[in-house]
Amino acid sequence: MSHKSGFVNIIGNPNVGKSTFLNAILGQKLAITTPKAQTTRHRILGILNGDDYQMVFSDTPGIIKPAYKMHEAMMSFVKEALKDADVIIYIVDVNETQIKDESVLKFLQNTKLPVFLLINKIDTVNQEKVEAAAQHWKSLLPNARIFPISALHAFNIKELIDQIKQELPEGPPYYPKDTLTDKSERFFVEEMIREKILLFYKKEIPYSVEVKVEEFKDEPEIVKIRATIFVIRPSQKGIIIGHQGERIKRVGTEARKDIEAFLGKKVFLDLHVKVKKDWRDNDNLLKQFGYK
Ligand SMILES: Nc1nc2c(ncn2[C@@H]2O[C@H](COP(=O)(O)OP(=O)(O)OP(=O)(O)O)[C@@H](O)[C@H]2O)c(=O)[nH]1
Ligand SMILES: [Mg+2]
Repeated sequence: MSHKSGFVNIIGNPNVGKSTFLNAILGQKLAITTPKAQTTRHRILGILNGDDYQMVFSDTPGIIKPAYKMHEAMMSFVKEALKDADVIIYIVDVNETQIKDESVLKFLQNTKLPVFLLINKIDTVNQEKVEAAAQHWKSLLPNARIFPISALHAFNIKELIDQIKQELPEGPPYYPKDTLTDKSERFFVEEMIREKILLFYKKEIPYSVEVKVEEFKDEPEIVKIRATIFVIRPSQKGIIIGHQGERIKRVGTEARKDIEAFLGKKVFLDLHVKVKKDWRDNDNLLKQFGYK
């Protein structure tokens, strides 16, 4: 039997639904998703395995102009994803009309790779709007295959998978056929805690936070996890903790539920907060936090 495999790399602006799309493809929640921009900070592989194919999807951070070294690292993940792709997926929100990043636009217009332009969130608009958007993108990227989807409602996802499969090169799988991702359980635990911080705190707090699992003890009945939430300023530490620890307790409770579902086991989650001044511009800390 012939076998197809390849890298299908997802790029696009912040908040367009890249991570929601990855989860829809996999049929399970792997990447965290929130209504805030810059939720994803890493390149995360999500692998879809079939009898005769392996599609290695990669979710990436939304394209932004870097303000910190952390952002530079995030954009280097996007560049990597452009380099090793067999198929490119560029996702837009149905209300978007242009690709502001000149180099990305040029890449999409000139690449020999198959490009799928996914118009996402079509559940929020009427059919005329979807058709107008499709025409608009067709004129901007004549070589792209235009595909309207709703990542949130998994609409048009199966059809898309069939089309992508046709574009994959023949070849053996890159990863063992039962592999789901390249990232560790610890990584996803950190992400699930960070997701709650993105959801529960305002303004600059989510963008000042990094989460690190310090201890992960897998015991027969329970997984004991100790994690640190790093912030930039002492005042932020107080905000994260809240009056009598109420706010951090909420983060812990909600994150624990997700982690238990993810690990399929009872979890004890112990959260601490520490100040690490300017970690977003500190090479050593960025390395420690897995950005380099
Ligand atoms: N209505 C609707 N909302 C969607 C759809 N897809 C994603 N969303 C919402 O859009 C928001 C952003 O989704 P994400 O998947 O986190 O977006 P992203 O592109 O990964 O964002 P970054 O990681 O920040 O670049 C979330 O609130 C999602 O629930 C969709 O098809 N329809
Ligand atoms: Mg994302």
